Amino acid sequence: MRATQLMIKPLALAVAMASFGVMTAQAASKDVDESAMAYEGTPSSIDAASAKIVRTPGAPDLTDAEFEEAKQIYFERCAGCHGVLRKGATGKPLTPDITQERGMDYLKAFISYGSPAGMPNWLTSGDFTEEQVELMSKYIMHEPPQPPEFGLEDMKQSWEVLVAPEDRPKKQMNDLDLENLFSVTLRDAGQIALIDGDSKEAVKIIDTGYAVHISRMSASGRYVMVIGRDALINMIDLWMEEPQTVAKIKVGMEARSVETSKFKGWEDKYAIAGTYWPPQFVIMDGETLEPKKIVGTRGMTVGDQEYHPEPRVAAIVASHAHPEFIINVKETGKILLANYEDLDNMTITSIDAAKYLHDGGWDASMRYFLTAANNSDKIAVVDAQDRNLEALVDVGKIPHPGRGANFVDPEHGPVWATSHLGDQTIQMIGTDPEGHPDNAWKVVRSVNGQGGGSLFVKTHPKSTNLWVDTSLNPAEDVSQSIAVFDINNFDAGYEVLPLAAWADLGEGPKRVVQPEYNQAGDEVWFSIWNTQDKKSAIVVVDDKTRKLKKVIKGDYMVTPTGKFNTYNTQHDVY
Ligand code: DHE
Repeated sequence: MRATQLMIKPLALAVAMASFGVMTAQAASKDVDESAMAYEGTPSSIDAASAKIVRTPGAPDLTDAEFEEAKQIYFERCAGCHGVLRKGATGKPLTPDITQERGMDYLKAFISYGSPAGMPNWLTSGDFTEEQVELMSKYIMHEPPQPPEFGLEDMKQSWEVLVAPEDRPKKQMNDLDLENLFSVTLRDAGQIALIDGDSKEAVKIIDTGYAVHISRMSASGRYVMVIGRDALINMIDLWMEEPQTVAKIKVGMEARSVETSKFKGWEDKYAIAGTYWPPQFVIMDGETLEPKKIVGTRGMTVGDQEYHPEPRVAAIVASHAHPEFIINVKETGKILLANYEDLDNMTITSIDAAKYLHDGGWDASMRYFLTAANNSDKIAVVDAQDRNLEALVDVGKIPHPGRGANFVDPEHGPVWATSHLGDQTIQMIGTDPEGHPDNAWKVVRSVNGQGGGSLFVKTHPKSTNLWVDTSLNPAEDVSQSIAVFDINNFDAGYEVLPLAAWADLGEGPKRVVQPEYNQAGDEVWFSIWNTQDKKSAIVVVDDKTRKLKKVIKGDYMVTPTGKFNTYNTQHDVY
């Protein structure tokens, strides 16, 4: 709840501006920066009280109570962009060597009025009082308080096996269609809903961590792994009479990614989760989630080769070419290929890509992993077979592909597509170095969609549609609708479907987010993501006719964001 409110608030000004009609180029770019800021700037789930106070020479005095208040504000409002240790991410670094040199007047002005680069105007927006601006200016002149580490013992203390592997069924004990179930994130309820793809009925609601982020399937398709922002993983067994959590573990204080081993012979053997805090990943037993091996990600950045104390772990995929996990380390810009064959003598190939790695997915052959280095405006391509960097492709502003979209372009052959948070383009990158060598790892086509603020694109091997959301665009009619292109006729432009209006939910921001196909590839599901106190829904669209098929509503449907079709997620179909 808190997170959603905060996220939507900085957009209010932009929404108001957009409602006057045509935006100037300058206004458009500010809106885009605000979208990006609102996206990254959600509160950290780290308990501020756990971070140790450090009083620093040269910084103005603060009482213990003032420190506590400032820590709380910092973790809720500032850490998402500037980092827990203030070393800088989307926002600028705010370490005492920099802040003390800038001085109080500069810092107060910066916090009060913001900057064109996306820093919010905390005072003039009414979010901070004059006293809070003063407090935060003093606070950031001190060394950043560091939250505690989270090692094997901490993980083990939180680890619970609710149903031991030997007590689990040997075959599926229910009649659910396990190939066409959707695990739907109910973000602010801290739950997921398992929704049947045919009847569209919720078959089970399961409690999970706080602000659930993603679900991933085990290689066998039996287990759903769900990770919350608070780094709690729920392992749900779909074979039980009623699907339920059979194991859970907290792997840190803040996290976004979970995956399981998929290489032939290693199916369901291991699970992995990456954390934002502490900066590390952990490999766990795939049947019980017992933590086995923790690897820290602190180290040198690519390019300028400076030490970074807090490189967060972003997307993780399981290699199909080797017994390896492929791990994006955001701030250092390194992609790690962690081999799980021998955890005691572990080989990790470290690939220098580009800073601010975020999300990504496979090309259709599943040899190449394409991933966004979002604030570097690049897509990095990893050859999972040869274990090296295949290419770094320049794309638009702040690429945000989700897992991307694979299709065969009528002129350019196989491509993978990304949209952008920071501009209106959707760009297609050639992915077939054998058949179309001249196009490989180049942007072969760029089309304009409805605008910036896009989070996800999606198609399906059986479809000729490419769906592009614009969830964080400040213009209401844009964030509440979806654009759909015919992949055989990009020149025709796109059709806009007003999905939020179709859902008929009443008031609220109602952002359309994350297209997801069913197993057959003939219908697409979209979340209509409203605030927690308002009605949300999932809208199902017939892929061929682009007509409304069903609106899924109900009291349980609280803040749906991601939806993960069991078959497509298990088999990396997108
Ligand atoms: Fe996400 C995927 C991180 C905000 C919905 N998100 C991811 C992944 C990462 C990430 C690293 C890739 C995981 C993987 O593949 O292993 N997301 C972050 C953030 O750090 C960020 C910017 C801010 C935050 O504080 O969380 C953020 N994400 C959001 C949202 O605001 C969204 C729209 C709603 C929410 O839940 O908070 C959101 N993120 C999603 C979804 C996916 C995702 C639905 C999975 C997409 C897929 O198709 O795989």
